[in-house]
Amino acid sequence: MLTHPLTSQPASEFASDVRAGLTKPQKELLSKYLYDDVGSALFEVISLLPEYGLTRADERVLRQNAYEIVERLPLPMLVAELGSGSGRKTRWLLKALARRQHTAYCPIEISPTALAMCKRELGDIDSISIVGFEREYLDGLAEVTERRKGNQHLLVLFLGSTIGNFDRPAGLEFLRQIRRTLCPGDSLLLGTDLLKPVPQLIDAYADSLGVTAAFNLNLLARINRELDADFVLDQFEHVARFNAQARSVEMHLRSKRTQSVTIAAAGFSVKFWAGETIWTESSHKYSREEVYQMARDTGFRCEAQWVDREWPFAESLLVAE
Ligand code: AVI
Repeated sequence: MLTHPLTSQPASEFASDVRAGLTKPQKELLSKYLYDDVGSALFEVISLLPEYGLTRADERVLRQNAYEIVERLPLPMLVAELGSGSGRKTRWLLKALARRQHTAYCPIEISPTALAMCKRELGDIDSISIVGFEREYLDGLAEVTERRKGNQHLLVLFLGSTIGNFDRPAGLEFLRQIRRTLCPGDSLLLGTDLLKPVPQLIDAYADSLGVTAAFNLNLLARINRELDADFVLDQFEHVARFNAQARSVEMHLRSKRTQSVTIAAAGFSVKFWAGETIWTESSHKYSREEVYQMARDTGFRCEAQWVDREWPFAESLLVAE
């Protein structure tokens, strides 16, 4: 609810997105803004938590199956990764690839800090040269495809179930956009977290140490820091809930009382009712069959799938038709 505008000119895209999100009937903030330096560091900690098995499962499947995955890829091959993060889990694939060919690896990251971390983490692998792109995913991918030489195939990595942070139609549209940048025979290795019992999912997003709560609340702290706002953090609480219809875990920030907050650099104030929430993220969960169907719907075929037994998580090799 917009209570009184202070200025009419938002200072930045962040400011205008915050304003647009907090003036919707269901208040929301885009999940991409969770990842400033503090948020990215907190996410690294989340990936170590006992309750959050997703990142470890992703890495385990890649570690255990790297050679088999790489055996299926046509050479020569150029590798691009959308959102490399620290790069830790990609190491296994790159090491397996390096045994077959000298490989150019192009991580695409909006965060310069993550890009630097990824270069540090993977810089020691022989026969791999790293060319980082500080870009939005699709812009970066378009640039990578321009570097493709002669008969080189492209392998795009989209790991960590980042696709789950899109709603289902947007996820499909994103896969279609990736497909448009590829040639027939190019590949996409897609990581998707699979459905599991709801209590296990809730624990993963509401851990006992409160790290995920801090990750979520940091978004308000970031708005305070960057947009001169006056959110009082302990007047909001982290909530994780399962949306059965959407098959997603939603993160919200719930206002503990009726209150007003001013976001000076975005030029507005906003009122919160006690119990009202800001929706900050959805993590969609999939079935194995759904991934096959998603591939068919977006111009790929799912050639193979590897699943972690400990924490159901699928790595699917999609080939562009
Ligand atoms: C990055 N992404 C796949 C994570 C997820 O599980 O949706 C982000 C996250 N949010 C809370 N915990 C982890």
